[in-house]
Amino acid sequence: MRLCFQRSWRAAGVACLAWALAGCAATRPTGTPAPEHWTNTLGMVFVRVPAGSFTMGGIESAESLARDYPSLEPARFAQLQDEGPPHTVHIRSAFYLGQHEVTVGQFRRFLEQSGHRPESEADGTGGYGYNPNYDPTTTPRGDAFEGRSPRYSWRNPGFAQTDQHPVVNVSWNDAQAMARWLSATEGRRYRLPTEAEWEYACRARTRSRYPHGDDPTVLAAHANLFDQRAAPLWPRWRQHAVPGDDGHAFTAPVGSYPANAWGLHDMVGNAWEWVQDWHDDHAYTTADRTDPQGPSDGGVRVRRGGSWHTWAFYARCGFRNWNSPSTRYPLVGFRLLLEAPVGTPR
Ligand SMILES: [Ca+2]
Ligand SMILES: [Ca+2]
Repeated sequence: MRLCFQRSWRAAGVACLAWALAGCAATRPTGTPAPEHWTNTLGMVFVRVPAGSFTMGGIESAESLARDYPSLEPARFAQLQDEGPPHTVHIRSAFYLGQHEVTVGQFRRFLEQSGHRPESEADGTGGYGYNPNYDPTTTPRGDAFEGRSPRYSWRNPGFAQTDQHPVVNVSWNDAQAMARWLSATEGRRYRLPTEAEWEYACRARTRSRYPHGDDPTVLAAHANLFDQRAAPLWPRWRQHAVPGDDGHAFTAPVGSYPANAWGLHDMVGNAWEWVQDWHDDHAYTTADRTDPQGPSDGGVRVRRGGSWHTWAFYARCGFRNWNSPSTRYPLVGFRLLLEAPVGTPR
């Protein structure tokens, strides 16, 4: 294994790409604040997240939510029971978390090298996509996107993406397949983060709604959400768009917005991120307080963090949403976790 020492962690990431086939741990000189990172065989950069404890979940008063999210009807503030009670969670081991969501280019390389067929293609039903001529009001479900249709998949969510955009229209099962393949190929342990690990990493020692603070009105500077650029495409939801133009009506290239305190980008917005856990409304009542793994069974898997199409209220670090593990949708992607230590293949 080669260690690379760089003044800039960004520079370290670039340098490590050149060594990607061998795998490379990048370490900052002692005493500097930037995190360690690792670049894997697909060019995915992982950031070392330290062990520690944090307060997971918590339910704010309806009054403070009504004050700060005035476009929402009050009934929505009574639908957050699954975010409580707040409880201390201990993460006993440091881990490496993807600095970014998995990109289209990384997912393509995984498919090319593994032979895996994404669920949307393997079952022949496709995914969902944006079509400017599609009218949700004419459909039974009133869904915001057209589908399922074989014309949509990770290759085509109905809007333009480059290899640097987060892959979407990928299922929880697809994420599992990529983690399994990387683990077998590299001799390391890749997986989705648990729900607790994800929220711990999103908060990065903050206790606010978002990594930048509590104020939803400045989110356009921090995350790719449903903003004034996207609102004209869905005029009936215009009132829910964050103020300002974040520059992207659809997905943005990963890392386009500031990182959180631990160097992780797009934990809020861009693509929802599958996590490992089953969802249960009462999970926090009975969950282990040390390295919780979530319910032992269930019907739907949790996704976190909101997306390019998500309103500010639903992009809070503590908000929980879910879908069946075979769901594929143009708002949902994932980021992978690499277990530490990374230096010794096993
Ligand atoms: Ca946006
Ligand atoms: Ca995200």
